[in-house]
Amino acid sequence: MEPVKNYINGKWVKAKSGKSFRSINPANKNEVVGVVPKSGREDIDQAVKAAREAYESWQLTPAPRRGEILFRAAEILLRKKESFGKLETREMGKILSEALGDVQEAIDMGYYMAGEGRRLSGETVPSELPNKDMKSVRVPMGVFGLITPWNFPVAIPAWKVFPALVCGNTVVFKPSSDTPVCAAKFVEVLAEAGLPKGVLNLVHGSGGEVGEYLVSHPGVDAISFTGSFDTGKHLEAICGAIHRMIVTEMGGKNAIIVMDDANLDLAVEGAIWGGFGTTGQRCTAASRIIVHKKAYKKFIERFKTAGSYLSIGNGLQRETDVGPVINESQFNKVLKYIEIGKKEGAKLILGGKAYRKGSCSKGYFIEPTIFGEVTPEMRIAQEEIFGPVVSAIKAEDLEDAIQIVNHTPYGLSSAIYTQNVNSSAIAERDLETGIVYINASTIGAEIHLPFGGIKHSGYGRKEAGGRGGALDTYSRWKVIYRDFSGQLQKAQIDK
Ligand code: UN1
Repeated sequence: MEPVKNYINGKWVKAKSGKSFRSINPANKNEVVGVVPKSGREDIDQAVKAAREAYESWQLTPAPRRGEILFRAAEILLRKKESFGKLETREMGKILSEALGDVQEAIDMGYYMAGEGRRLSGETVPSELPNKDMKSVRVPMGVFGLITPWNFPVAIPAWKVFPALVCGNTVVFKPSSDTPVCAAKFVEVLAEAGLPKGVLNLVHGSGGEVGEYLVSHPGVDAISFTGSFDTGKHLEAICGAIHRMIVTEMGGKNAIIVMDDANLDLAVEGAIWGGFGTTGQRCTAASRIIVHKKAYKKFIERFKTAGSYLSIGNGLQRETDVGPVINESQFNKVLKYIEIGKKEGAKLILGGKAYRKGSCSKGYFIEPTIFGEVTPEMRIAQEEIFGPVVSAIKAEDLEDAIQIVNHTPYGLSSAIYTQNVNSSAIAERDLETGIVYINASTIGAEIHLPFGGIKHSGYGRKEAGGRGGALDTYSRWKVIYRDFSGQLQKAQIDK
């Protein structure tokens, strides 16, 4: 068991209240992974104060120097990859190979953002006037409040913390209370890499108590949040009222279209990993499979067979394909949705129950569940479940399939399996999601392109990499005009 602390102004400290909460292994409720400070407003106040003070010199630290610290952090993460992966599996349940992938994503983001420290480029363009030059430069936003979810407990903090720092912001980081130990270890890495005190501060606690307070804190300049739609929308409203920039990455009801000309081996594999990978707990998870009516019967048979081979268990065991869901409330929510699906008249094809075999009775395990004959209006086809539950929907043709995909409040990721180049081009154009995959599942976005969705999936700029993602989120443009003509303004304006 790990004793975990807050990290404020370069020091590991307890919550002012002295209270704590426990982080539990979802594969074994009896295993306490960490005892964590239950912070309050006064801890946030201190963290914001430290971040404000540190901002003065961090913003003036040359970006290549800031980048060097991130490079060192990536090197340390690489060295500790195995232990990070194991900790992640223990704390949030995803299988070890996926946990290692999550850590790798953080490493990649570290190297990538370290390099950006030597670019952070703006534009220089010619002026309309002879003796004048002009340029745009990236400048930091100030103190960033970062709120991260539990499903990618190292990668998503890395998506946010690394670009925020390289752009010259200082940070108050509030991780999910389901994965505080991973967050603390991640911050430890940055401290070890030589980050000056106050530049990155970590405060643990619940969203209601400390998250919301951080978002509305007068000492904070901008917010980046990843989590549920309901929470994100609430935080957007707070920020709207106080004129504060917020970026939100929220849910998804992502879909895979399987056309009648699809390579079914690929499509079934995509549906399995998109639907049940990370136990369906990705915002990019493929929770709807929309199958052309001519391929429907064959696809369902093969999807069911492949799903029935998945092995459920503790993610540290090599043979496990599907780990537990994160906690009791998610466990109950997913089981409730399975009941809703049955009541709505969907046909249960696979799974449908909690899984309690052997030691799995100690954790929050649910069988990979497939519903067939789902109609687009059903709640299981509209609402985000965030668990191992997939709905199969029959479509008449490509146009109908695209309409079904677009007909939800969300718009994060979508995919199409087809061998017809025209169908893929139409899908690419008409699917209303931030990310579209062709002959690949809805998951697996890479860090050097922008990540994010539209409609209820996201608000504001995009996350992760690419110039239009991370850098545009964590910096703003300042535009400089310099007149070296020495002439009166009037003569210039008249040209
Ligand atoms: C998320 O679930 O919040 O594209 C992020 C993917 C991962 C990121 C998922 N690289 O599935």
